[in-house]
Amino acid sequence: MNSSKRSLPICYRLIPDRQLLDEKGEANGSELPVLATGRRMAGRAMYDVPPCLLGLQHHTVLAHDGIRRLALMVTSEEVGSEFRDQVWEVMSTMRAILRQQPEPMVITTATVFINDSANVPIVQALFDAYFGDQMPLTRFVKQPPCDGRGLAVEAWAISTLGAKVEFVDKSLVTVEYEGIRWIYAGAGAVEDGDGSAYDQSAEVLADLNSTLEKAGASFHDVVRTWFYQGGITEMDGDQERYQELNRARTDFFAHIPFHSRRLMAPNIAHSVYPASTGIGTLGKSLVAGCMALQTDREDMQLLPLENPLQTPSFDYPESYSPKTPKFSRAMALRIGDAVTTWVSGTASIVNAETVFPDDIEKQTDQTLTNIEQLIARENFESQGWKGAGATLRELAKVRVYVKRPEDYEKCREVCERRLGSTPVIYAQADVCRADLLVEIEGVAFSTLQKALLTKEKEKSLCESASLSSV
Ligand code: 3EB
Repeated sequence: MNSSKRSLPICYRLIPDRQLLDEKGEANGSELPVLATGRRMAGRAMYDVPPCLLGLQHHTVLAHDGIRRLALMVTSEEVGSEFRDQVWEVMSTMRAILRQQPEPMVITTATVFINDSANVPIVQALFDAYFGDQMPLTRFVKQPPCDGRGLAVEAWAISTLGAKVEFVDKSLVTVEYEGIRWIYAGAGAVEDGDGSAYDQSAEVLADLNSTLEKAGASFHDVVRTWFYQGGITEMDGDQERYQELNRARTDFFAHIPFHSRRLMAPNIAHSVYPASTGIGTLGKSLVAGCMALQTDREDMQLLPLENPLQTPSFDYPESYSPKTPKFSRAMALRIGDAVTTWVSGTASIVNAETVFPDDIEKQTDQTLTNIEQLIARENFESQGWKGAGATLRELAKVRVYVKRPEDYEKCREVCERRLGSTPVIYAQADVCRADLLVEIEGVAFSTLQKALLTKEKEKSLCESASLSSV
C-alpha cells in the first residue's frame, strides 16, 4: 500500500448534478435509461414514464485502498405519484449517481423498504429489466417509509475496476478485491409463512448457511446479520415470535465458533457473535440477510464491540428472554489504518431495561447516546483498539426504524440535530419490545489516529493478528 493511496479521504459526500441523466450527460427526459449491461431499457409502453428526473437521494462515497464504494439512500422526489413512477425515479436516480462516478460501478446489494407487499412485483419487474444478469442481492422489507413515499432504497455500489463482483443467484453475491472476499447472502420470503416462528427462523438460518456454503463460506465467516420479522411482538403459542427467533438462533449459533477465526482480535473476554438487527415488519414473513468476510491479509482484524451502557444482549436476564438474543453491539473491521464499524440495531435500553417508555424524543436521544458511546474512542480503547473510534457525524449511513407513524417528525428532529447531514432512511416498523418506540443502526468509517498509532503499535497490532492464526 503506497502513501498516496493512504492519504485519500475515505468518506465524503457529493450532491449529484441533475443533468447527468443520459448518455451525453445532457438532461433528456424522454430517453429510456440504459441498462447495467449497456442495452437500453425495453418496455417503454408498459412503463409509460414521466420525465426522467433525479429523485431525493443522499449518498456517501467511500474510497479506501484504491477501492471506491458508495452507500446510496434513494427515494422519489414526489410523494403522491403512482408507485411505479416512484420506482422509476428511484432507478433513474441510482443510475445518475453511478454515472457521475469517475469509475464504472455496479450495485451489489439493495434493501427496498416498501409500503405494501402488493407492490413488490412492480419493483421486481423494473429491477429485472434494469439490472438483467447483474441483479444485486435484494431484500424486500415490508416497512413503509415514514415520509409517505411508497418505497425507499438503500444500496451499496462498488467500482468494477478494482473489484470482481459475482452475481451468483438472487440470494448470493460475492465481491473480491485486494485479497478480501465479501459474501452477501439472503434468505426468507416476503410472503407470509404458515409454520411456527421457531421453524420459520430455523429454516431461514439453515438457508443462509447453505447459501454461504455455495460460495465456499460458512456462518463462521459472518460479521453482520439482519432479521426482518413480521409480527415480531405477536404471540406464537405461549411465546412472542421474537423470542422464538431467539430460541432458534441460540440453537443454531451453539455450534458456530465465530471467535475461532484468525481475523478476530485476540483476548476477547466475552462471547463473540455477529453484529445484528432484529426488527419487525408488516405481515408474518421472515426475511434475513448476512454479510460474511474471508481474507488471508495480515493487516486486517475484527473487533466485536460491546456497549458500556448496555448489558450484552447474550447476557440479558432470563426474565426478559428465555433464550437470549445473540449479537454483538457492533462489529469493527480494521483494514490497514481504515476502520469500518457496523453498528447493530440499537434501542433505548440501558443495562437491560427499556428507558423512557412512551417518550419518542427521549428514546431517540438515548438511542443515539448509546451509539455515540459504543463507537467512541474510549470504548474502542477499553476493548483493545487504540486510536479507533468515530463520532455520530461520521456515520456513513443510518437507518431509523420508528414504531408509530405519528412519532416520525419528533424522532427526525432529534436525529437531524445529532447526526447532521448523514444519509438516513426512516421506516415504520415494530420493535421487538412493546415499550420500544425506535431502533437505529448504521455504519461508521474512520481512520486510526496516526498520533496514537505509532509505527511500533501498528506493528504489534499486525503481529497479534498473525499470532492468533497459529
Ligand atoms: C436490543 O438492543 C434491541 O435480535 O438481532 C437490536 C439488534 C435488537 C439486534 C437481534 C435485536 C437484535 O435488544 C433489539
